Formats: sequence, structure tokens, C-alpha cells
Amino acid sequence: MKLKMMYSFLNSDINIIEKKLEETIQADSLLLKQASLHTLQAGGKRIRPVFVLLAGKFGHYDINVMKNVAVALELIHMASLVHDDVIDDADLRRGQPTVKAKWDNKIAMYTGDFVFALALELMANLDRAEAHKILADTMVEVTVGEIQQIRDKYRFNQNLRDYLRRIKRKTALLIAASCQIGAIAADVEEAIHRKLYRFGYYVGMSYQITDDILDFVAKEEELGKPAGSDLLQGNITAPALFALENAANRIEIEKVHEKMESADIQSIITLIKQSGAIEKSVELSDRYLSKALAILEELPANKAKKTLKDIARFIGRRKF
Ligand code: 2DE
Ligand code: MG
Ligand code: MG
Ligand code: MG
Ligand code: MG
Repeated sequence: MKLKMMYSFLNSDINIIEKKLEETIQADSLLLKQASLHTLQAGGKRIRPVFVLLAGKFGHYDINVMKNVAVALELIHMASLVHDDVIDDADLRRGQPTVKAKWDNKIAMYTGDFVFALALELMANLDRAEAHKILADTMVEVTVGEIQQIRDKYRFNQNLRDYLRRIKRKTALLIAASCQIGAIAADVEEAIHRKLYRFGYYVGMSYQITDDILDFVAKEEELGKPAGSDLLQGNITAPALFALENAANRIEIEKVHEKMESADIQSIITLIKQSGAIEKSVELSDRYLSKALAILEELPANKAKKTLKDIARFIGRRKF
């Protein structure tokens, strides 16, 4: 089943979100408007807004309240990617030139700042201090994680725990926050919104581990960027970490260094793929997926719960 089909009962609300996204990025500066629109139109799964809306279905769901939160979470995600592409010097995302490639780094920094500020403006419509605190804390953690990732680059003596902490901050926390803030916006009781947070966290972990596997095994056309980019950039993810457990592999993988060209790294990518590390990474992702599904069982039965289950399964097993 396609992702969009899973939440087809939300279709009219998703259309409202898409419209509101476009409406929100209007600016007095043509450049900011064009650069933001470019990012927006490059697409994406809009998974954070979908989680916001679905979490809201466990409470008093009012689309006029939910839409601000849903759009804000997508804009924060977008802003962080515009900045991330500057940091990672990435020219392509989702098969489209990044803002930093189409314009330049300076424009990209301000575009990210602009989009981030718009998100906060929308959030200001929500009268729930707790939700704002969760969002702010999440952003702090994401930033700490990104700094840690820089420190951990090309550091081959790190362990799985270091990696898990990084992906928690990079990906899982914002997804968890989307679920929890969506629920809080709909006045969902605390015991339930905490469970939705845990659900989002586990799904986010599974999602990022899958993303990191795909970076090794998917094709360039599917990734919208060359395969093996993570390792080439010194970013040690689950497959590399599992492969490093073998001493002979370790000697080869430790040869990866900053000045390396993509062609020089291909044999190491092949080595990692043949080492059984991909299978171990899939198992790791599946463990988080199971935890996400187990938490769902504790939630009241409704259509949103069924949809969250479908999406979680899809996300843990996606091919690209
Ligand atoms: C994507 O990770 C990074 C996401 C977080 C970036 C956060 C920043 C701080 P990847 P891909 C820059 C927050 C800033 C804001 C909200 C303005 O591993 O492969 O680079 O998608 O992922 O590039
Ligand atoms: Mg990046
Ligand atoms: Mg990055
Ligand atoms: Mg990636
Ligand atoms: Mg990604």
C-alpha cells in the first residue's frame, strides 16, 4: 500500500495543510519566497504533519487548531534541512538542487532562519505552554546532536550507543514531538500523549536506521544522491558500525578519510554490504518498529491508531 493511501481519510485536511504551507511562506522578499517555495515544492513525505493530525484524533480534533501545529512542524523540519544542506555541502535533495546549490550558502542560511521563524509564528496561535517547551527542548537536542555528529565524524572507535544517541536527536525526537504536540493541541490526556511521544520516538529510530541502510543499498536514482554518501562524509552509521565489529573489516573501513573520492570508497561499501552488517541493521530497525507497535496496542482503538500502525510498518520497511 502507498503511504498516501494509508491516511486517505485525512485527505481533505492534508490538502488544507498543503495550502497553508504555501500561504505561510509568503514574504516581502521575493528571494526568500522563491527559495522557500523551491524547498516546499521539492516535496517530501509530510510525515510530521500526518503524525500531528493523527495524534490529534485521540482528543478533541479541531482542524483550525491542528493545522497551525502541523504546518509548523513541517516548516521546522524544512528549515533544518535547508541548514543541513549547507553544513553537509549537499547539492541535491529529493532529486532537486538544494537552496544552497540553486542560490548560495548565505541565502540558504537566511531561508532556513526565515522558515523557522514562520513556524514559531504559527505555533504562537497555540495556547499550551507545555507544547512550546517540548518543541524548544527538541530543537536544543537536535542542535546538540548535530554538533556531536561533527565530533563523531571519522571516529571509528565509537559504539552503537553513540550512534543511537545521535539519531535520536537528529530524527526521532522531532517525530516524537510531532506526535506529542499534536496530541496536546487536541487536549489529549497526559498518559496518552506520553505514549504517543514514545511511539513517535520508536518510529523515528526505526525510520532513521532504515534511512542509513538505504544510503548503502539503494540506487542513486532512488536516493536522489549518490549511494554511500554517509560514509564518504565520515558519518558512521549502523551498517558501518556492525561491519567494524570484524577485525579484518575494521582495517579496511578505517582507511576511509576526509580527502577520499567517491570512487575510492566503493570497495569498502561493497565490503560492508557483504559483511552481514545490513542484516544486523535491519534487525535493529525492526526492534524499534516492534516497540512502536507495542506502544500502539496500549492506545484506545480508533481509525488513527490503525493508520499509525500502517504507517509505522511502512516506514520501517520502506525501500526508498
Ligand atoms: C538531517 O540529517 C539533519 C537534520 C537536522 C538538522 C538540524 C539543524 C539544526 P542528515 P540527509 C541544522 C536546527 C535548525 C533549524 C530548525 C533552523 O544525516 O541525508 O544530514 O537528509 O540527513 O541530509
Ligand atoms: Mg544532510
Ligand atoms: Mg547532516
Ligand atoms: Mg541520510
Ligand atoms: Mg534523510
